[in-house]
Amino acid sequence: MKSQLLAATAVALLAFAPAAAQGAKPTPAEAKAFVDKAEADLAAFNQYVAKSSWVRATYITEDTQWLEAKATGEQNELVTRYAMEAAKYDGVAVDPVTARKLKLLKLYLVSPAPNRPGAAAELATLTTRMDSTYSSGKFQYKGKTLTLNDAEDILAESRDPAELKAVWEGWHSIAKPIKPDYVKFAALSNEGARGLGFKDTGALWRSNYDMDADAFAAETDRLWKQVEPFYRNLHCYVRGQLNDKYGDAVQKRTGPIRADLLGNMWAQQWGNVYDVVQPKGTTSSYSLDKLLTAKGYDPLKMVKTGENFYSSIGMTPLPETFWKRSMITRPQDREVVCHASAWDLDDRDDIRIKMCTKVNGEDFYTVHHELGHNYYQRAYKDQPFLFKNGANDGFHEAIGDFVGLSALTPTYLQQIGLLDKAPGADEDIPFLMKMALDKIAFLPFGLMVDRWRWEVFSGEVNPEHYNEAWWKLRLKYQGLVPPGDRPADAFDPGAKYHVPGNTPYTRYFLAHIYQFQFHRAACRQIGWKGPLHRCSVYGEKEMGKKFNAMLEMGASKPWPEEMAVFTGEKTTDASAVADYFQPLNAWLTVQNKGENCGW
Ligand code: X8Z
Ligand code: ZN
Repeated sequence: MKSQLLAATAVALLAFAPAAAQGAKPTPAEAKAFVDKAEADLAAFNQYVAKSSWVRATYITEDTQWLEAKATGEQNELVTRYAMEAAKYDGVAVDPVTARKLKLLKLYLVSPAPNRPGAAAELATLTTRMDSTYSSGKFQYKGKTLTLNDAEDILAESRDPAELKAVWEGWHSIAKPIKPDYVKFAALSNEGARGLGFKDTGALWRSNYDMDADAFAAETDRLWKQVEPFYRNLHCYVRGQLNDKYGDAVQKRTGPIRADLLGNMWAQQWGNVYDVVQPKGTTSSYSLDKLLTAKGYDPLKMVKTGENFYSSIGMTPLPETFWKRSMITRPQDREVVCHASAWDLDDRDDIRIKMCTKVNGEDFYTVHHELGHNYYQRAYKDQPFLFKNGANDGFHEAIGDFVGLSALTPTYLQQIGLLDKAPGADEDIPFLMKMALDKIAFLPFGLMVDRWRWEVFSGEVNPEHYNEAWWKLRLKYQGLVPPGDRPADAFDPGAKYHVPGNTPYTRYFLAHIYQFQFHRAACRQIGWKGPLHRCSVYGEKEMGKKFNAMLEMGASKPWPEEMAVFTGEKTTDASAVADYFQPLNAWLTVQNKGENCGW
């Protein structure tokens, strides 16, 4: 994740666009000089922000929060002023590279600050505090103090509905104090976005995809329609299995599913309840959780294993500093942001991950996801500053996921000695079921988080109705309800990291489609003839070379061009998802005969 980090000095800004200042139209050469200077200043400021943020995220105290807020506030002020300045070159006949950089400058900040004294500092203080409140959130359960990590383990493992409900509600209670900050934050961020010419913060976010903001919203609708029938099929089947397990009093056979029964705090990935919903009459001969423990994996070995996959496709091994400076496990003596992320501290070689890694299949996958960010960052390090980014944020999320699709295949697990014998075709349905519980279940969640924020930012939903609007969307897209009535002061969106962390979420929805496009293209390149879900690109150096050629482009070209470099395709296309899961979707349709699907 490239943090929103940059800046320079106010004095330097005034040195630009002298012609514009006098009312004459600036020349293309002046526009280019402005962009060059902006890039140099922003790059210089970036390390200061990155290091302040890293220290705060790995050691949350009053002081580190102060330092991060100071750095990000100054950066926000600077970038916002540059972004406003960039508008002066609208309509100037600049070269394509300068034009793209001017555009990216306006889109650089996730939440630009209003251009008035004190506003950037206030916005920065709010975002640092919201993230820190979430990350150090704790609640009481049965006389014990639980963190999110503890609560997640219970959600994954417990099959006691009363316990699940209590722990789910306990975690959600930590978000209440975040709401007042979020209300103020949304207003400030909107004011800043309007200052840059966007309707609101949501419109700014939707403008980051090389197409018109409204066209992008329509594009996400189109993609959702492509995959929605499959999600409904999965929902129907899982609901039936939960009903068999828990009975009508806990989970009815019709209507929405109770959100705490799906093995994950946000019901965003359901793989943890595989044991409950596994297809009757089929067998799955292994559990990745158990294999990792049985073979003595520890967090470091998981990351080394991830690195080895990337090396096998021709990527240079991670630098020594990665191993020295990364945070791979949760420190016991201090508060940290446990939500996994990947960092690039110097826009060159100082790449790191920050995770509270547990030895289980979920984190085995997350390691590959995070490393994907780092290898992307390193691939585009020679690009000019404003192009040191993903083709779009969905690409950034999809790189490691693409690698993860291969790393989860039994063939690969056998190659690295985790699995003694790769199962045959009789285990295709169990395997695809596990994958769908994570990948297909995720799609509506990946969409609804920002649908909610788009409504908040546009003013369609006001603070009084935040929670109600959240559950309306949870129901509409995911077919979920909370385990009980929600308190009037609940702020359930705040119990999901990316809301207090102010990280746009549509990127993950896109990534859940892109990764299958990348996978299908890669498997074609290596000449794979079997079913897509059994294809692994481990060791495929030629493929890796072509993949890296796309990564090296960074944000230098519109994303469809970059996608074409690797896949030959220029549009987002969920048919790769359908291809991958085809046998399971057909199987589910048969299983669901006679069920009253939908909610
Ligand atoms: O936030 C993440 C990554 C860091 S970019 C761990 N993900 C989303 C989430 O956890 O909600 C990956 C999948 C979706
Ligand atoms: Zn990520």
